Amino acid sequence: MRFVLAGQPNSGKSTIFNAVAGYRAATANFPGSSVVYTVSRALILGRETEVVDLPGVYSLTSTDAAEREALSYLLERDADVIINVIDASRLGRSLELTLQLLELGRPMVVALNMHDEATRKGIEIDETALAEKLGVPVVPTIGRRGQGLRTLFREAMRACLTGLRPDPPRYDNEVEKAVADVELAVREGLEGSRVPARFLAIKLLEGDPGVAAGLGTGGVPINGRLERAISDLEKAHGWSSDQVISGSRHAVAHGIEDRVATLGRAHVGWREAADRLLLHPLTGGPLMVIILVGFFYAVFGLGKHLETPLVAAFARLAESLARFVPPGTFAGTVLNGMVMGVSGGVAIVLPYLVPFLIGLAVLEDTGYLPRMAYILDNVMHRMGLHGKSVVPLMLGYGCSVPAVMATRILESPRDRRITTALTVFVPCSARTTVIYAVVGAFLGPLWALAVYVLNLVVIGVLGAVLAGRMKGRAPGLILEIPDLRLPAVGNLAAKTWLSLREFVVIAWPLLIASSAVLGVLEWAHADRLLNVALSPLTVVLLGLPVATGVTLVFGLLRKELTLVMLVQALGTANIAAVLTAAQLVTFTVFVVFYMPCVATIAVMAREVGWKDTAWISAVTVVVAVTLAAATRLLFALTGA
Ligand SMILES: Nc1nc2c(ncn2[C@@H]2O[C@H](COP(=O)(O)OP(=O)(O)O)[C@@H](O)[C@H]2O)c(=O)[nH]1
Ligand SMILES: [Mg+2]
Repeated sequence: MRFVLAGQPNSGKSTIFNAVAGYRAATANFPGSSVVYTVSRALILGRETEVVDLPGVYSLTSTDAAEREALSYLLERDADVIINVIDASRLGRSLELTLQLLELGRPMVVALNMHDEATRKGIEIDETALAEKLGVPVVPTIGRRGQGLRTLFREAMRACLTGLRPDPPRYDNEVEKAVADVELAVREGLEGSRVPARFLAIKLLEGDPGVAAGLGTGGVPINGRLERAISDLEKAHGWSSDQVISGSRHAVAHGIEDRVATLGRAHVGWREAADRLLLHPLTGGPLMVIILVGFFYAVFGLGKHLETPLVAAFARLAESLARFVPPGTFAGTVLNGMVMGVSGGVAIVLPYLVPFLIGLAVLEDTGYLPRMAYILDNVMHRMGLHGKSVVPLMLGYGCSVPAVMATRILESPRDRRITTALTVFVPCSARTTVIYAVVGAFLGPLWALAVYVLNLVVIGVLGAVLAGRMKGRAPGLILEIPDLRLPAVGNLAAKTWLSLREFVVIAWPLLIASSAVLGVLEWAHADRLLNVALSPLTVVLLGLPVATGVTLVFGLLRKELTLVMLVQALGTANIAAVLTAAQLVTFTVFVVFYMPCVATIAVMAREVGWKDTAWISAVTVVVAVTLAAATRLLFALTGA
């Protein structure tokens, strides 16, 4: 089945095309011409289809290269249904092309796109009346927000299956008489051809040389008839025949507009005004960066203010407990480990996690997340993924656990697997703390930025590689963007608690228990064993102090523990006094990439299974070792 999108330039064809296009939309040249069109497989209502995005044209003549190619495509290739995308805010002008497309006599539906623009201008269109006048289904759409697209493609599928051909539009009496004359003459020669006689007759009357030459007239000697018809037409109107026909078409198009559209008061709500900026190709990207940077600063500012007093309070608690249960004893060590587990959750994770989750709930509740997905859709498509993948990836900056769970929004198992793998590579708030506290604090913010850029590059490359390796069916999903709205406090609280519960119930008990177990290992001096066992990696390969070994093991439990343990293992909070710049960056790069934490592994195994969890974890280790070793080498070579 082939759906062909046709319409005037800037009516939103490509936007609608991209909403349903599969992973690899191919751009092709029309044979022997520089005009390009785009084709993609798409899954529409569960059926594999081909969708074609034709170049934008104002009419169907053969004097313009794009129009000629679009026309010959429509005539010669089997377009099972034409989806005519029109700009609702410029209805009359758009309908002139619609009328010409109707002359082709193919199953057709009209996407009354830019519906938001029309509303903004105060234009109200009676779709039912318009559909009646045109004789084809009319579906109001807002392409940019995916609205109406499901209905549009459902109608297109129906038109395709019923194969119902619309009646061509009727023009004024003289034109109709001339058309009928010529049609009669060409009909015989067109037998077996896809070209409707009426269409060819109109083209001949318009004196379109290319059409006459390109389509042929079937060798029927019509010249006498055609010339007579043309001269009759010109005599009756006093203009050239092509002017008469285009004038007639213009009158019909604008006549329809007058009858179905009413102009009310233009009105711009704050939602539409905000959307114009948020979704605009030029302002959308920069605004997204500003919103995200502002978001992260807000979370960090708040987190820092909460973390400092909480960490101090837990230190005091540990001290007073030590008075009752002496440290160094078995009981004291276990207790200390458990307190560390509790405090790791309360003092280090929650201060960042809670503001982050609230912030994220705000982004979600206002409807900004799907807007981000829209803005990044192109990038994701180029990577071979759907824009929807952006949502879990974004959540990954908070915590990999909810991020992995968020991949549930992706219908395709292939997309879920790839996105889960990528999500694990996104530095969560814990790893972000390490980036800031180790590289940022001691070497400067630009170094922290460099680590982020490196991370983005790795995610991009990995995504492209995985998408290339994992073949899958076209996604066939449409991202519908809801109206912008103010967040409701009740919703925010519910959403935050829902995500928080996952941490409190799954991750935290694990953290407490594991801390206690590691406390015991320390008590038995097993930490030295761990350090020695890991020294081929830490010392030999990465050039780090031997004491860093155990910090990496702690990091498997919670990534923020690498930081806490590093300070403890080195015996000073001023880690730059002990570690060189090369070691600071190497350590951070390794921590950012290696192994998901235990909680993430548990959730991943539940969501995508152990097999995927195993290879994804293996890839993180390979990437971490490679990049950290490369970092060390780079520092050695440049002598920095
Ligand atoms: N306001 C609004 N803008 C839209 C809508 N659909 C597409 N656009 C925007 O219109 C512009 C042109 O769209 P595009 O798909 O490139 O049009 P094409 O030339 O027909 O392929 C782009 O900036 C789109 O984001 C819509 O329904 N409403
Ligand atoms: Mg386009």
